[in-house]
Order: sequence, then C-alpha cells, then structure tokens
Amino acid sequence: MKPSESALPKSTIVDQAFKALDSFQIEIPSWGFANTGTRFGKFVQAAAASTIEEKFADAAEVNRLTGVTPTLALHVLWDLPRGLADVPAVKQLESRFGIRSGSINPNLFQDQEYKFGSLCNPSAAIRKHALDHMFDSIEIGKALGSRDISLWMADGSNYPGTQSIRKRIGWLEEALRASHDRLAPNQRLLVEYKPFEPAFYHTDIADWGMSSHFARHAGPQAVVLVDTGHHYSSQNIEQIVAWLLHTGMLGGFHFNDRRYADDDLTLGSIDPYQIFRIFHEIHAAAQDGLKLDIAYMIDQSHNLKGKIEAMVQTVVTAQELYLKAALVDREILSGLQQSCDLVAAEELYRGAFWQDVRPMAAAWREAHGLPADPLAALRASGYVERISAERGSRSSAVSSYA
Ligand code: PSV
Ligand code: MN
Repeated sequence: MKPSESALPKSTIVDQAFKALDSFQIEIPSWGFANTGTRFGKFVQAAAASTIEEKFADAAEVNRLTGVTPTLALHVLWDLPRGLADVPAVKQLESRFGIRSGSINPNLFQDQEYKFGSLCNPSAAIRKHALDHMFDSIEIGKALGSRDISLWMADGSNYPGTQSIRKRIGWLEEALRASHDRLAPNQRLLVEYKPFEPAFYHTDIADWGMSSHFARHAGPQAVVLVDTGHHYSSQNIEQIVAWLLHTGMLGGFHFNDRRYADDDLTLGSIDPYQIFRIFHEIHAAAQDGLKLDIAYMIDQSHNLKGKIEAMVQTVVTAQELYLKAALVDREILSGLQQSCDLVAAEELYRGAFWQDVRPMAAAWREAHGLPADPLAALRASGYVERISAERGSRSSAVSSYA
C-alpha cells in the first residue's frame, strides 16, 4: 500500500468526506465585492458593487453557486455609515437575498482623528470617540443578530521613541474590557493582530501572543482572530493555530494568501500546503475532543481578478483544502509520530495533501443540488456580464487597507 492510500474502504472515505464538507461554511466579506486597489491606484471593474444592496446580491450569487457562504461580513463605516439607523435596511436585504449579516467590523482607521491611533491614541477624547464606535458596533451586532465583533485596528507608530508602547497597552486593555462588558451573552469579540502596515515601527496588537493577552484581559467572550496575511515571512502559522487551539483562544480566521506582505491573494494561490497544515491542526484538535468554535472568513479584495470569480475560486479552494486535511488518517499518523517514523509520517501527511479531492467535492455538491463546478456555473450564468452592464460606470471606488 502506498502511504497516500488509506486502508479504509472507498465508501467509508466518501462518507467521511461528505461529513467533513457538511461541517464547513465560510463567510465572505462585503468589501470583497467593492472596488479597491493599492496605494498606487485602482483598476475599476464594471461589475464591482457600489451599494450594500449590490454586495448582498453578489454574496447571494456566491452562495447560490457554492452553498457554503450564507453570511456576509460587514464593515461598519463602509456598509452602515449611519450606524444603527441603517439596520432596518440591512435586515430587508437579508430577507430579500437569503444572506445573513456575519461579523461586524468596527472601523477605527479611516477617520482623520485616528492619525495617531484610535483606542491607543494619547488623546483621551479620541480614545473615547473610538470606544463609542466600538459600543455602536456592538449594538449593531445585537440588532442584526450577528454574533462576532471582529476588531482590527491600524494603531501603532512609525518611529522609535515617539510613543509609549506600555501606556498604549494599558489604554487598549481598558477599552477592550469596556467593550467586552457591553457584549450580549451570545456575542464574541474577535481580536485580530497584524505586525505591520499601515504602522511600520510598532503596531499595538502585533502578534497572536498580544491578541491572546488582550482577549484574556477583556473577558471570556473574547478570542483571537488569525488573518493568514498578517505574519512575517516563513512564520509557522499552523504552530500558532495549534497554540491557540490548546489554550482555547482560537476564534476565527481571515483567509487569504500572501507572498511578501498582506497581499490579499486568493487562498492557496501561493501556498496551499500551508492552509492544509492549518486545517490539519483543527481536524486533529476536533478528533482529540477539544471544543471548537471557529469562524472561517475570507478577507480578500481583488483588483485584478474578477471579484465574484475570485471569491468563488477561494471558497472552492478552502473546501478542497479542508477536505484534504479531513482525510488524513490521524490514527495511523499518531502511531507513526509516537514511534518517530519520520518518513512514513510525512508521506502519510503529504499523501493526503496530494490526493485529488475535486471529484469528491463535486459529488458532494451534486448530492446537495449545487453545481458540480461552481466556477463553470458562474461563467455559464452570465451573472458577471449582466451586472457589468447594469452597474457599468456607476461603480465608485471604496477605500480600504485590505
Ligand atoms: C487589515 O489589513 C484587515 O485584515 C482587517 O481585517 C480589515 O478589517 C480588513 O483587512 C479590511 O481592510
Ligand atoms: Mn483581516
């Protein structure tokens, strides 16, 4: 038997695969459908969404094709610029398009007063302004019945000695605890980290250790969010994931791929093996009986690839990598790890990665009344051509650090 072949009968493997796919959903970001770019400019797409209604429509199309993206992440200032007053309109869109609001993302980086920080700004008045926005975001989450408040801040500094790093830690601890106090019992606060950009000397939540600290300090409903683009080159992200699983602090992911920095490339386009390794840690933890509650989300906004195509491609890739990792025979692997049979262990692990799971994923889709090949179905539907014609030059640019 080759290491990549399982001893299990084929029907058992298909059952296992279907079970794994049944358990996987992924959230898509509203900002993934809008025109975005780099600091060098924007290439505007005719099909880009310029209203929240269009973002819901595009999300519904991705869900119609894939069946696994029932929720749409919202960014407060971009999607609900009038705050709570916009909630009734969003609710109408939810029922019209059959898509629910997903994580609520406060925006603490766009307003002019945040030049030197938001919740970590030396000015108490600006910190209060930022905290009020956190409170508003939490109320929006409650009103929409969406569970996760997903916090990322651009806070940091560019030059050594220009800010007190420790004072800022204290201010942020205070703000996150106050935010946590406002959460409803079913809500969670996800704390995202990023080591650089737009701040380049220090960021106030630079890594998973700092995120874990802030989340723990805030309270039991706060956990860590891992954005795969927010690490230094060659960092071992699956080890971070294993630690967060072990300590009960893993709340969710922002998926994308990267080559150099926070590149927001489509998932698995550069390093699919890394995502497989992350999913393996999660499946292994589940198999070992750990209690998991992980929000899988995409954080990508494309300005070269077609937005809806890129989103469908990412969702399908996420499913495939999740499935490959689900099919690692972890009982055999555990024995090989125990006996330190390195080559056999690695070959078993890599064998699962190399197998072609696309036919199984297609069979699962057909069994659920979904198109076997969502990308081909998107092309055949003419949806992108139709919205391109309708939206045309109306699409306006939306700024983002994504
Ligand atoms: C920041 O780089 C980030 O990853 C945060 O999650 C933001 O909310 C998102 O991108 C969009 O700018
Ligand atoms: Mn992110």
